[in-house]
Amino acid sequence: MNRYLQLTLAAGLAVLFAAPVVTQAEVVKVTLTSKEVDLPIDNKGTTYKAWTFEGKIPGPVVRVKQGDTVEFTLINDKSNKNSHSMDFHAARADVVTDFAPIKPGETKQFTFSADYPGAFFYHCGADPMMQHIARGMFGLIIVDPKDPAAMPKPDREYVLVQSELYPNPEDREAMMANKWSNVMFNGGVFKYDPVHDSNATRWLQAKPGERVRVYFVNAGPNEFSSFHPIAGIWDKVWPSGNPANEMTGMQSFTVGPGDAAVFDLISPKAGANAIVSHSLKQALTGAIAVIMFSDDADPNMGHGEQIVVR
Ligand SMILES: [Cu+2]
Repeated sequence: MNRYLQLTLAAGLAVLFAAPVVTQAEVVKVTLTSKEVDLPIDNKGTTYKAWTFEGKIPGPVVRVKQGDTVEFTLINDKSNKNSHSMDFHAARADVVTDFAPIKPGETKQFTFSADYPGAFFYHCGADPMMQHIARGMFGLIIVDPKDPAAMPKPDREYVLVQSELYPNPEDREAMMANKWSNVMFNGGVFKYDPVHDSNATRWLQAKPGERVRVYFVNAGPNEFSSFHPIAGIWDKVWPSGNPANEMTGMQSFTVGPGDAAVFDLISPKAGANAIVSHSLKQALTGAIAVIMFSDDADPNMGHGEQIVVR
């Protein structure tokens, strides 16, 4: 090979490898089964007659890339007593057919293109929707941006889903009158707060200086959240998690019921922040998550399956 050709080839390869990495769109199959189960809703283990996706509150995190085609299958477990449905806020679909409920033992499918990047609520929309959400039928779908450089790379990621606890989920009148007893993160009262509940055994962990990304969903069904890290400042906030919506240096950001946003937090020092809904009746009844910053933070937390601390 002559010298000129060698140089041209080398320059061509350099351009090729320096070009932005844009991930390829894929077809992603997602299956979720609705399950009616008893679940603990506090650190003492008090159980609640929950309705769920896959037996968990929140349901599994669904994660796809912008541009992917999602082939979704909903299974309504045959041991259930109620109809259930799926409403993905990341989808553009037909509410009458795609989001329609199915009976116990039935299965349905619909397909959508994940066109907008971000963090989106998903929930059951079967009638009465307020009851299906209050009982726990919700979760998060993350649509990662096509361009991986669209947002700064996080060192850890956590998911927090806020919801209200209604003592008797059969009492629809009390629900309409907004008579909730507690507000929870990830389906537990003070689940991540050993300060207010000595039975709490879990909290979030990170190292000082790390960029911690919190995917926050407000499942409601009724209350607005004023999402704030006590003793910290949100470095960045992206409403709906879309990189085009970037905000900087925010103390709080309001996330309404049925909405989601992405929050980045960086602590310059060791210690703790308390992530709360600063609507204080919500915080003081359970919506507090402690994040501990220390150099010996568990390296597994905030990665893989542990972006939801179960
Ligand atoms: Cu349902």
